Amino acid sequence: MTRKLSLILAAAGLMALAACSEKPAGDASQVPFGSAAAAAVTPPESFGPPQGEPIHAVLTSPPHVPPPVNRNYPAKVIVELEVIEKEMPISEGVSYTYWTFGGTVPGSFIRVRQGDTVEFHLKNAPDSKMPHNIDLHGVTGPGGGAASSFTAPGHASQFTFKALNAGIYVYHCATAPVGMHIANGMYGLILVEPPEGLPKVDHEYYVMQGDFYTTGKYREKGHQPFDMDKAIDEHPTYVLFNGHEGALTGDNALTAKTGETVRLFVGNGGPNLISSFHVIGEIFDRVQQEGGTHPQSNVQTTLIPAGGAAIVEFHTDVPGSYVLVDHSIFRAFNKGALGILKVDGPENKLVYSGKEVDSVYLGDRAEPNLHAVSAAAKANAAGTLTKEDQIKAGAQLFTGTCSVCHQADGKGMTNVFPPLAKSDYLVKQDREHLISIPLHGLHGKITVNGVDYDSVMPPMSQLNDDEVANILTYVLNSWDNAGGQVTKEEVAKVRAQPAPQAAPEH
Ligand code: HEC
Ligand SMILES: [Cu+2]
Repeated sequence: MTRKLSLILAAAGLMALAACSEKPAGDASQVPFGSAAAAAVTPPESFGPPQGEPIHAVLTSPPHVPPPVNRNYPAKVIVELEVIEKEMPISEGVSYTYWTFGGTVPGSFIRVRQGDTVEFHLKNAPDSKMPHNIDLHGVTGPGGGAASSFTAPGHASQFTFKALNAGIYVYHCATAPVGMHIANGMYGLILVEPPEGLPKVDHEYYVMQGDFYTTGKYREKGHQPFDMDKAIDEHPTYVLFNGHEGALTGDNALTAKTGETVRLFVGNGGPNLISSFHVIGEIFDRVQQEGGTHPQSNVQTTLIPAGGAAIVEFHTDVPGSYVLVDHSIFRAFNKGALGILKVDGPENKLVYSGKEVDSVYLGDRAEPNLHAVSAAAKANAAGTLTKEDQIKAGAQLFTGTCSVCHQADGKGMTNVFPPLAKSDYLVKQDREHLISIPLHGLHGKITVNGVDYDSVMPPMSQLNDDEVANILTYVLNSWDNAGGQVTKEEVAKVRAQPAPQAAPEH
């Protein structure tokens, strides 16, 4: 940089400073929201005292968002939130003890207006085992309300704050061990609307990501306790939108019509992961990154920090299923971070030609259709599992796990994926080797029905013993195969043995 240029820049900087200091304090209230000055300084006095009758805030459970506040004056708003500890399914056939704000994960959505005086009541249900509190990131004050709201089971606390800054804010429990309270689902969003409100849209939805740590593996059946070691190591078992698998898929999918505008309030409770939030097949027309004031346009993927949130908006043009994911993509397809926005309406061939492929793309994940799987797991536990139960459960699991390669009809793809339907290779294998294929994978040259394959099948290590038994039983009894039954005990035996050596030719 030349000496002259740096002098000019320094002078410009001084002028800017002078301009700032000349501005009288309190002037910020006259500046429309969204300008740099308003975002920088908003003295508490400028909002004035609360007006009118106190208002009881409407709270909603996810994915719903309370209606716009629709007020042109600051009010006293009373928020009543109850902490409830309860067992709920985290996945089909898997239960988890959640700690919740309002009975849901994420907790109830709170919506107020900038300048409102919020009287906050936190109740902790009598049957809770833990004390809890709340730290709202939209609060200016020590701990965001945490110390003032510490509440033992069967008690209620109250504190009041003025919502000074507009934006979308995370709230969470901050009782020690904080990480555990958050990991158990204690987070949610509070929207502080700017005085003029948000632009009108056709749909507003509430989506919040969180990472979960269970002692069992992903989708391992039964009740799963929290695993502190996994949480400390930041190795989540589940990464989820709205607290459980299937919260936003199948019948629970978000909906819109073509030609509409959609606004998502997307939070990330963490406790550990940051989210690369993306909607497959959409471009965000507008994003308030990190929940901040100045929007960014034309964004593909927005980064949402743990304990942060964003407002994303887009316009729907083409019908179909749009998939919400954390684009750290193993989290979406192997840990649950997946949701659907179903857009109905006429095709728009000018924008997109058609042909939907989401059934292949998503496998069983687009529908919460694992009922047969959990029924089989229950029967298994009760010792009443029949071959028919196994086949039904195996059929569901095959769809989500094996059919991507071997195809739903078991015919595979010539020279790429060998057929399982009437496979002469399959018939020739001894049971132990057959069971070891899903457990340990398979590679090296094999010949199936006269066609050579020299490829790699990865181990399906996410499957537990009864799932492997059910899938193989399904395979043996489908597509005119020879029949038979594989038990989970047999699978456990093979799993305990060392993995087979690589084929000799490698
Ligand atoms: C990612 C693709 C992929 C997935 C998923 C997959 N396989 Fe395979 N599978 C293969 C490939 C490739 C081979 C051939 C490997 C070789 O060349 O050695 C194979 C071979 C096999 C074979 C032996 C060959 C035959 O046709 O009889 C069996 C049995 C089998 N797979 C069963 C399964 C089952 C059951 C599942 C689901 C739990 C599954 N596979 C999932 C790719 C896959
Ligand atoms: Cu708590």
